[in-house]
Amino acid sequence: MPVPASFNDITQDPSLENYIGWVWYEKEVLLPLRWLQDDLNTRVVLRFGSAHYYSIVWVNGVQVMEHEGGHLPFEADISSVIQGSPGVPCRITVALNNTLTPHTLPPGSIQYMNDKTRYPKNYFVQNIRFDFFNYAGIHRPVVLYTTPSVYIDDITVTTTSSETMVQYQVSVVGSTVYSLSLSLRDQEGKVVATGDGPAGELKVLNPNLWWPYLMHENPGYRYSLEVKMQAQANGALLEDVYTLPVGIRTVHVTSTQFLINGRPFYFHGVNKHEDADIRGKGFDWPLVMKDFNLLRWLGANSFRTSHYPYAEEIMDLCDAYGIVVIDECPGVGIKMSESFGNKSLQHHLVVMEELIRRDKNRPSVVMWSVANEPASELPPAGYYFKTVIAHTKALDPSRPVTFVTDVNYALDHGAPYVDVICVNSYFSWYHDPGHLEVIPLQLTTQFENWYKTYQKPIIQSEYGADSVPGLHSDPPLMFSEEYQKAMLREYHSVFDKKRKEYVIGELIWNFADFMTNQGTTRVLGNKKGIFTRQRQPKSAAFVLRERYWKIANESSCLPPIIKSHALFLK
Ligand code: GCB
Repeated sequence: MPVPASFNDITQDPSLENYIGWVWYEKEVLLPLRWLQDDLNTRVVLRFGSAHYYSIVWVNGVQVMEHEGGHLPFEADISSVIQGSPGVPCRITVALNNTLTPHTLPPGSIQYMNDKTRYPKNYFVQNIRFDFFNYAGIHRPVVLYTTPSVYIDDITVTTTSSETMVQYQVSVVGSTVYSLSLSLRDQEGKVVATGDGPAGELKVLNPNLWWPYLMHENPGYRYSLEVKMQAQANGALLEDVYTLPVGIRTVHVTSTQFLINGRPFYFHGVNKHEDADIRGKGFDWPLVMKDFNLLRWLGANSFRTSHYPYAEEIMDLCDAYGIVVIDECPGVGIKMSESFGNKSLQHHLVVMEELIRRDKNRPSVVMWSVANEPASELPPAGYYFKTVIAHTKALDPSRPVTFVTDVNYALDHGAPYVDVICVNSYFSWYHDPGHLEVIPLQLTTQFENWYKTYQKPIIQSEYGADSVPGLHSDPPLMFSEEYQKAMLREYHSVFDKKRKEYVIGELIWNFADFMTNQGTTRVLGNKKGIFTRQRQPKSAAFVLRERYWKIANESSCLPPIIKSHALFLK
């Protein structure tokens, strides 16, 4: 089985495609001799970018770690189990289980079909309440790396622009006696500030701020923070050096606006999935680069990581290109009342800790989303989301927090705790199918109700319609490319009125068609993409492209270089 990849679509075996349960991976690798000789001062680490969902890992037959949940990295120090075996291959064994329970994220449940007249013995299905194929496998790169035995374990950086300070905190593990020196370099390599010790502030004069794509002619500016640690251990001088890209920017939310570096930011972007033919959710560089080229072609300045954290390599590109991210945890399909109990809550808090530890230093991440469309009308959702959101804010006071709702404004128990209202709606699709004419009234009412109740800015975090590429119909009928375009235009006319007031963003569902469970409403998956699963544009992509560039063009701070590009598009 290739790594990284989902295992589901690699073979011709339908039972592997829909497999639920344990799978095993094993690989032997030869380690560099010097890793094994310098046993006291070298720490060897085995790291997984992600694996779905529950993983147990052995090295040379010794269990070194277990991890619950996909989409996030996990690692272990394997030094002690590889020593003393130079020349002998190191055997890495992984057992993975993709069974979901009411307490995993996402939740799920196993249902045994006991009617012997209809199902074979021991027949079961896994029920899920989310709309994407439940791919499994080792989805992201697996690496072995080394550090000295005294090492930099973590760095936290926050930035404020009033005095243009970069605040840092460094944690070192392995010894309490060490020295730390820091230097911040600009993109020309010039040192602009220096510091020492485990915590402090770096002052940057006339900084180049990190700006979103289409908001500045040089978006995504990142300084480079070099952190150098030195320590004496076992009679040797150990040195660990880590270089962290740092974008200087601020984020604020008012009752009507989302401000980046003090300027109003309007999210015109997409929702995505990690999904493609054959590889499923497996990380794939050409696909990732194609997607970023399409985002930039589209004039999208943002996306939400619907409905789980994306690969770190993707997040690196967001930082570099200035693509703004609403970073969502895998809290999708939380519908059963058991999934609001303490066991689930504790796990949700741990997942937020893992996500924030991974992504806290990323300038592109401007908001955390703790869930998508939970059953937030259930009474326990109030305490549940109050706790998850408070925990998230305690871990990272620098960013706003939200979750995405499709519950009626008057019934939602989680909305009081969010900073920005993110609402999904499918007028003329799941409600009043075929009736495009209801959109203006229903969408306007939706916005007014939410705003009157909470006086918080609103993002339309999903809206969309399926279209089968190549299906045409005029007048527009559902599933044709024309219907998808017409639906967009109806929504856009309301957005244009409300973005003058308190609507701060629109994210289309979805960037590309993606695979789902089979069902009577899914034709080889969900077809709400404006691109096909193979990343070819449907007609709707051109409508959105024209709109996004127009919005960018209207923005007063847009530099001439981008304006001319926008004009060229016309
Ligand atoms: C939603 C969900 C998303 C689905 C989409 C749809 O509300 O958040 O995961 O794929 O609707 O197309 O039904």
